[in-house]
Order: sequence, then C-alpha cells, then structure tokens
Amino acid sequence: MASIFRAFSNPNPNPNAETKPKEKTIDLGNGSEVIYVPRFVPSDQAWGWFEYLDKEIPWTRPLIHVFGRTCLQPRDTCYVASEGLSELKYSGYQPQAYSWDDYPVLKDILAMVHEAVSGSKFNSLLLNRYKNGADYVAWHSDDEKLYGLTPEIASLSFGCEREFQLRRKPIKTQQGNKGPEQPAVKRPKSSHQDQHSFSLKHGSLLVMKGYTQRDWVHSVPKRAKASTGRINLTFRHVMTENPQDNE
Ligand SMILES: O=C(O)CCC(=O)C(=O)O
Ligand SMILES: [Mn+2]
Repeated sequence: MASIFRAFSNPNPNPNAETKPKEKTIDLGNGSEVIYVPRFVPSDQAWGWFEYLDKEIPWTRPLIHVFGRTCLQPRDTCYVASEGLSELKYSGYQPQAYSWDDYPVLKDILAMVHEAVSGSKFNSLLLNRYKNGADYVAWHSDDEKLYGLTPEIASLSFGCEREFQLRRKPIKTQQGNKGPEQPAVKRPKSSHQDQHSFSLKHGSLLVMKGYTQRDWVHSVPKRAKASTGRINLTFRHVMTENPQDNE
C-alpha cells in the first residue's frame, strides 16, 4: 500500500538529520485502518510543545453526563476550531471553541500534521491533558454526525507514555428495527483481531481512518504507574456546507 504520509515518502535530503520516522499500518478489517508513527515529532521539539501547551492552553475540567449521571470529566480539555463550523457536543457538554489565531503554535503543529497526512483538511482540534495515571478516557468512538461517516482523526501525544486500546464493537443485528420476519443483517465475519493496544510514545502520531469510528471503540485506561502528565491533540475535520471542503 502506498504511504499516506507525504513527508515520509521522500528520501531524507540531510544524512545527518534524525532518521526518518517509521510508520506502521494496521489493517483492522472491513475498511478500518490505523497508522502509527512513534517518532513523528523530534523529542526536543515535542517537549517544547508540551511545556507551551501545559502553560498556555485554557484547560478546563468540565462536568459531563454519562449513563444518566453527572460527573467531572477525568481529564482536562480544550477545544479549538475554525470559524462557522457546527458546534461540537459530547456527553452533554458543549465546549467553547477557541480560535487557532489565539495559539500560533497550534497552527505550526497543524501544518506539520497536514504536511504529513496526505489530503487532510483538519479544521478542529480537541486537546486533552492527563495529569497522571488516574486521568483517563473511557471507551468511546468519535462518531458524532458532524465528522461524517468515515472521519480521519490524527492524534498527537506528548509527555508520559500511555496505553491506547482499540476494541471492535459487537456486531449488531437489525432484527429489532425490521420485525421478526426480516433476516438479521450482519457485518461479514472478519479474520482480523478484535482488540489492539498501542503504547503511545512522546512525539508519536496515530491516525484512525475509514470506518474505525463506526466499527471500533477506543480508550486510554487508568494506569497507576503513570505518574507524570500527558497531553494529547486530536485533529478532526468537521463537515461543512462546501462539498469541496469535505473531499
Ligand atoms: O488521549 C488519547 O490518546 C485519546 C483521546 C481521545 O480519544 C479523544 O479525545 O477523543
Ligand atoms: Mn476519541
């Protein structure tokens, strides 16, 4: 398969530069795919960005509503988006959208991601800060309508290495919707694994593609041994009324 990473398709012109980042593609089956690049951002630059984001981003820890209960989100968050997009809402929480212009470093990071991921047009960014191993994100998929059916999501990680888990959603039958006479519609049984785990390194990039949000859930579980902070940036494309933007 051809590399989706433009930046990594060319030979490195500087033989003294750090070796080229190596990408690993995982075919999840049925049109879902994940790409992982452990050393996407050089370590020093990634620490510089970590320090900047830790200090300058207006982090909040909102109240969210899950399974009929109100609780504090188990991590800090912030949302940045281009103007005029549909508003994001998850777990009963609608984050305020900050502007890219407020955080020029985010524009540099976005440019680096755009340069690497061919054809990407990310226009929004959800930032998460995990203070230590007690902070986490529960099983979920980023399948909000505003991202369309096959969203591409690019996830950059800085700081403490944490485990990222992926689990295939149970196969749904449509018997409930169509009445007992209709045969159940099943996704074809896949020969692929139903679970995957990645240890997301400082400066790494993970891209979820295709039907990953429709067919899989992901999480970053609690880890007692993780004692330092981690910042994660997920770049997403919110669909717009201009069809060209959504290609
Ligand atoms: O922190 C991560 O690696 C994942 C964050 C995530 O899944 C999300 O913000 O939707
Ligand atoms: Mn997610």
